[in-house]
Amino acid sequence: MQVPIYENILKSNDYLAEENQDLFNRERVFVVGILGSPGAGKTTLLEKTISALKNVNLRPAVLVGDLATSRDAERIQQHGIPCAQLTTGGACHLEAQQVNKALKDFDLKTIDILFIENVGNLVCPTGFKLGEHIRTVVFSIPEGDEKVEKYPATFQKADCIILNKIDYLTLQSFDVEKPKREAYALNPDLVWINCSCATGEGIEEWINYLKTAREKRLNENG
Ligand SMILES: Nc1nc2c(ncn2[C@@H]2O[C@H](COP(=O)(O)OP(=O)(O)O)[C@@H](O)[C@H]2O)c(=O)[nH]1
Ligand SMILES: [Mg+2]
Repeated sequence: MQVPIYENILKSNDYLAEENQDLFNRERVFVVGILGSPGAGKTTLLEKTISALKNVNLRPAVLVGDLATSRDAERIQQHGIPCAQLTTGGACHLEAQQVNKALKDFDLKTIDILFIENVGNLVCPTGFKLGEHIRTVVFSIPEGDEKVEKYPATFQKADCIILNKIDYLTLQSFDVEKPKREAYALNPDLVWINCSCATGEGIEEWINYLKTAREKRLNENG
């Protein structure tokens, strides 16, 4: 009995995600889903991204999903951009309906690029589309180099993988080529970026990737 119920939930979520994406396309807002384990550096990457986007005249906004607290949204709000916290009260992923509700507080005409930081884990968020145009998985050196192998579905559905905390390579043995090879075997079209939010390595490459992906999407939508 559980399987059909789960399928129905996914189907209705997919329908609402499509509605979200139609709205984003009409308003010309490029939307980036951010997934990854707790502590991988998702919010830190967003903070770095917000600062860097100012230099290329793109106006960001952020939705942050967490089980509890508004700590991440408070961090983002300090950067003076539109931001809302979605607390799931225990659920391990965001759903399209929550995103849709939160959008009502945003003036989409003033936003070029919206980031949605999902609840931190490498499992549940994968099955739930939110209406995002691309998905980025942030994973980091301290998590270990076997994560792509252990959580293939999440990495397979990523358009971009940020290997964060590359500065930790001096402290820990981690074979960068192993997860990279495994990720490209799952999805040959993905973009892989080595990054350190501590040193700034990879941030420029990430911003260029976002700019190009956004322009491509806007052109596709006419
Ligand atoms: N050394 C180092 N620490 C980082 C880096 N990125 C994030 N952190 C730290 O990792 C911790 C978790 O980061 P956070 O952004 O809250 O992770 P999130 O749970 O994925 O949103 C914080 O203490 C950050 O300062 C990095 O590239 N290098
Ligand atoms: Mg966070």
